[in-house]
Amino acid sequence: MLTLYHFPQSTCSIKVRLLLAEKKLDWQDNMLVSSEHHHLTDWYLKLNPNGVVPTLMDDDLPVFESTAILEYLEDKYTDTNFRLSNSYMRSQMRAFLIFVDVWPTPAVRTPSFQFGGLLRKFTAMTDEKFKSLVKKRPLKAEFYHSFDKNTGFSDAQIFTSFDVISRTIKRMDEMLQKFEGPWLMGAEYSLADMAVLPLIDRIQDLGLDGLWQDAYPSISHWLIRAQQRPSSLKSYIIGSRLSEQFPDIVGGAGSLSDWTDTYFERKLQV
Ligand SMILES: N[C@@H](CCC(=O)N[C@@H](CS)C(=O)NCC(=O)O)C(=O)O
Repeated sequence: MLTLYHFPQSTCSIKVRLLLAEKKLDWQDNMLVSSEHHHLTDWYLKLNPNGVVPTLMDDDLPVFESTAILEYLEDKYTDTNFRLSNSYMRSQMRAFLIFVDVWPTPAVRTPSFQFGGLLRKFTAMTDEKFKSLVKKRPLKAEFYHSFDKNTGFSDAQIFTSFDVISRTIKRMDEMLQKFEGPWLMGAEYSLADMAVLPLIDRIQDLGLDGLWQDAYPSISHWLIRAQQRPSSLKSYIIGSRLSEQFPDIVGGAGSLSDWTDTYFERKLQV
């Protein structure tokens, strides 16, 4: 029996939900509540020592790290294959999975926290409570120290995250051209698409899709195609998008065009 500990809005959880849906696997839903910090409780830290979601339980075996979970599901359930059969193509796909974990996954946290409702949660907390929760985080203390609890990230930090997201967009565009689409690795929808879709969808939902709208129509087309797959419709459960959780502050596609316009203006000046 497969069980998933996850949050609706967690991009790393959506990534795993996408593959579970593509592979048509049954799984038991074990939704944690991030605002109640279920992921930092002693019982959960025994399953996932990093204190983050997702964690997949295969009976009583915990599997964590979203990319490791994708590989585990592919190794174990072989009726369908989302890793490409050609060894070279598989190596290229894996290189992209590593890129996604190292660069855009952390970068997308910056605008998610700044514009996506999380800052409001921290502002409402006392300094003591915030500090004690940061201390409990086994993996992310430095990240939580990198912003001001009340004002969030500096403009420079936000624009640095846009640099990384732009680099990701460029790399995806190159893959779409090189492998001739319609998916990142060519004709087959693969783990590469599933790994990055939740991040690009998040950037769009925050209103920052201006980062690719004009220069990279290929990404807009890829995104629509990916969002319309039955697995996406199934995996984007209510609350997956921050515009659903915080409709008063997250405006959806195009709503932060002031930020993206300023970003491009500053780029022209340097
Ligand atoms: N590298 C990990 C990252 C997991 C991660 O950062 N999860 C976020 C949600 S997407 C989380 O649990 N955040 C809780 C927190 O920051 O306290 C993975 O891919 O599974």
